[in-house]
Amino acid sequence: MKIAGHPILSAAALLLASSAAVAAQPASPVVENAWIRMLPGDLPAAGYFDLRNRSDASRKLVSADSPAFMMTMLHQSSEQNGQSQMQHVDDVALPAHGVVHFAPGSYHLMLMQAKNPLTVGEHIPVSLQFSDGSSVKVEFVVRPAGASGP
Ligand SMILES: [Cu+2]
Repeated sequence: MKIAGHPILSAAALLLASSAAVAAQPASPVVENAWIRMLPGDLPAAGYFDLRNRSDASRKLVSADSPAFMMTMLHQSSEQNGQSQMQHVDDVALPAHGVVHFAPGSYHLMLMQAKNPLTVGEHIPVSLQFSDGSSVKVEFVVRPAGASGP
């Protein structure tokens, strides 16, 4: 009896194999409290959120992009000699079961050259890419310049 060649049995075996593969993949990072601070004129907007890793595997956020902006960069603000400044970072480490806060004065997405003027309350799609090749799509809500949270 040739079980291996049986079309139904092989299909079932394939199905089992693929569902096992899905279950073995670590859960995707979760994004919470995603918002964009809109600034006047042509100034870039900043994207803030909490990034939660529910898995046993550490990851890195390596890039982000949004169809609403020409360019999106990972930035980190810091204080140097009482002056606030920011710099581009290549990636942001996300420890296993850790949370990283993208917040004013710290990490943020720098959203440059909006393709259309932003409106307060509008939702902007952003995709976050991770070091394992996975990505997460998130809707950011637009808030005015004076806002301190979503
Ligand atoms: Cu910045």
